[in-house]
Amino acid sequence: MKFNHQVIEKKWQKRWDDERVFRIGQPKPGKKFYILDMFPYPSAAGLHVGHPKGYTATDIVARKRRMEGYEVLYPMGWDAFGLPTENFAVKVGRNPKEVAAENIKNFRRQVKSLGFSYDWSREIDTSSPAYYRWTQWLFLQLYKKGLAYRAKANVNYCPSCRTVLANEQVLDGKCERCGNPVTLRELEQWFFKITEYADRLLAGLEKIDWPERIKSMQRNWIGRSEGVEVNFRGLRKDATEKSRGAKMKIREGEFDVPVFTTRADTLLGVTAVVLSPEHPLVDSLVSASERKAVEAYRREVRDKSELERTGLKKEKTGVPLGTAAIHPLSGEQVPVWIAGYVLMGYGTGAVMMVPAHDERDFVFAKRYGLDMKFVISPPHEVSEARHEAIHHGKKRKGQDGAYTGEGILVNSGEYSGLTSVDARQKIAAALESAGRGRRQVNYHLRDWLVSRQRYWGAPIPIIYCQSCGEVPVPEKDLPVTLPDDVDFRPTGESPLSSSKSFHDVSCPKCDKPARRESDTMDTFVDSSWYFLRYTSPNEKRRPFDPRAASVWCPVDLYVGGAEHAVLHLLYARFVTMALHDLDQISFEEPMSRLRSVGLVLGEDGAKMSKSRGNVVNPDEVVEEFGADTMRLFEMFGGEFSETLQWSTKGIVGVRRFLERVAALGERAEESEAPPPDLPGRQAGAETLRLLHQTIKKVGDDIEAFKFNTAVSAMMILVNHLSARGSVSPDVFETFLKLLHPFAPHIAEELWERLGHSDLLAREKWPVFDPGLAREEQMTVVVQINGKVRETLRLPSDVSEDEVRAAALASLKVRKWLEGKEPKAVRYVPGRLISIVSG
Ligand code: ANZ
Ligand code: ZN
Repeated sequence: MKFNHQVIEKKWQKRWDDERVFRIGQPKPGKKFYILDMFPYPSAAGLHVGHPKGYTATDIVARKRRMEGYEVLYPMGWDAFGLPTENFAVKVGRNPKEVAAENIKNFRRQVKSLGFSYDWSREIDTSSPAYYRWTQWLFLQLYKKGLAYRAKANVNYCPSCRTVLANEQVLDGKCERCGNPVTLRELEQWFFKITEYADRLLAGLEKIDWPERIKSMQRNWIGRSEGVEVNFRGLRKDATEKSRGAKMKIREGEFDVPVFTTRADTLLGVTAVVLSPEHPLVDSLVSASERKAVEAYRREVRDKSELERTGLKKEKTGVPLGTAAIHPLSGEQVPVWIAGYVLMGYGTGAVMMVPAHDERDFVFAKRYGLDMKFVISPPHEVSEARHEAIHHGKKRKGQDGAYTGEGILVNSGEYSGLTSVDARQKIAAALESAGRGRRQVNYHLRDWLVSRQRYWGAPIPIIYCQSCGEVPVPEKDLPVTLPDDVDFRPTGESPLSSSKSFHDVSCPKCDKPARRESDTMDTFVDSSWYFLRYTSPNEKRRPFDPRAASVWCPVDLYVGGAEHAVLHLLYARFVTMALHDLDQISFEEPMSRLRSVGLVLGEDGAKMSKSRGNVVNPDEVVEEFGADTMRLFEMFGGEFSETLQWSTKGIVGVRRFLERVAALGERAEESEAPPPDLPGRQAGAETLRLLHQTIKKVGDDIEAFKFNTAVSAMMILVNHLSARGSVSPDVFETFLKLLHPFAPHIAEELWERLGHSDLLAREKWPVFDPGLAREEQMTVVVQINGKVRETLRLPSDVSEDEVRAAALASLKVRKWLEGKEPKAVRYVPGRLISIVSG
């Protein structure tokens, strides 16, 4: 073994710590850099080898920035509240507080063992009262602004975690935490009004450097949709029943049934109006004869999830109300139904049914034998294919359902013949001028449900008083601390309600007996503002020092998993905008630049899991191969944003590279005397050239997050140096500066062995000299009519005219030109001359 990683890694970690190398001072103007990892929730399983992949990348950038003269804010902390910790604590029958403390201790040890340059004096823990006091403060600020409110709504409920969930926490109909199917329940809950920021959340995406994939996920999630609200007129049940068949008088405005559509052009294809089963108008519209069936159906859908109700492949069921609605343009009567696939939470909670042109409506109408009216004629090719499918039985995918595309209107009176795009505008205008509709923009984004019926979270700072109603806890009374005298096991009732000491309080306004809100906040509230706390983590009187926040924020570079695209990353943006509007901060976007880290998979290419037995324990890797090897392996193994497959062979290879570096270091130590063929300690020109090319490459690659090619470039340099008889200490020292951000322990060690007593971490980043990096000779290819006919070796500093002249003077070229003048000569600098001959 060329170096004992167990000794040197501890040694340098201690020295960095003792000398407080990574504590920050006041940055000079333009020289601040805030770089942040998505902080982990400290699980009982300990650190996953996937964590250090992101952390190594940020550490590399952080160390490089310091060497470039920046003050770098690079903190770490713990997202310690939340279901995983609590579920684990419940399972093992212990207090989540104790479990979390242990997990944090273990995580801290593991993270520290990898030598990241975090400023540990800024560590935060979201489950500590010193932190969650300010999460509660945030709640109160939003409350004061009307951005936090309590309301009864149909919400997602996880029967296994026994708590409600936000929409963002339901993935494919399943609970984000435990994977069990989620149901809908009507409950009174606390919400944050994120929908008020829908447009700004969309607009802000244009100003930030985030991966396109994440931006488009946010756009889709926000789901801006332009359409028309059309008023149908519902006929009251008794009126309908009395005058069956006869023309009827409708009382103006009394029974408007607004529906939301993005396809007003299909209005004359409407054959029914369908309400959500939860729609408040159902009670006044249902006819006496259908009431029973309607009640039964409403019970049936009550516990179904949104996915079950609306999924394209799911059954579409419903029942008629025995009532009619009047078409706003044709005046015809269409039946009114309720159906599970119409949701109360979107648009108006009602739709106009167009079976010929909407998939779900098609399935529904077929099932119940409802009318279909074909009003959009597809463009020619499409209609041929459909014709064949329908009349010649040649079923093709998608040809035997609704036609959902654009086309030309038919069977639509005065609108027939218009394109659907045109008709959409004309019909919207006609509805507006008739007072039967208005243009409307809807968003799929729902308000953020933040209350949880769980113990392990920040208590919601609200008190309910018999006479004063809902009363916010005065800020001076914060934090509302979590009580210990509770049964932690989730029952669906909030565990906090079982604590008398917590629950029974006096009203802050009138002093009469009152009770505390017993729900806690979603952990995503904790993490929606943590990056602000890091700027002044020890503030006692306020959540953060506004001056520190304005010096350091926004975060210049944020790194974490893409799975947070519409969770944490959306919430943090919303909270930042809200705090901006509350005059707490001066910026609206929390993170200027974001990079996503790809997963680390097991050696078998599958996601690491206990049951597969492919979990790699970082402690063992650090012990056997060292932190530097692990860091370098995770950077070298492929594109940063792609998945990385664990490979023992790869680890061994990287370790061997570091051993060669150590061996080279020994040779550099020995070669204090100048090599015989060189003046002074100067290295050969070729070595210097490669060194400067490497300086450039490694620097650029770090900025572009191409860590794998940066490592290869260093490997090429090391190969080159190893092949020489002697190694110039100057060259090797410069190389160590490049290596340092990637493998800091060994780099410091070799630096010291070369006779330095100061830390490498405090050195300057090497300056790239383009003059030294330039190749002296370049190869220019000569093409004639697109075919390569000659290659020229030329000094790299010749002018364009000289290159052209050299090309035309070449014997081979003259032969191919057969004495004719070339028609055109194009030069691609340093690479190619392209000649078009006559
Ligand atoms: C008639 C129609 C005809 C529709 C047609 C589509 C195609 P986005 O783009 O997501 O906004 N819709 C409206 N509110 C709904 C609700 N609460 N529950 C379920 N479906 C609802 O989708 C808007 C379309 O989704 C609307 O346009 C409506 O169906 C349906 F050929 O109206 B459409
Ligand atoms: Zn769950």
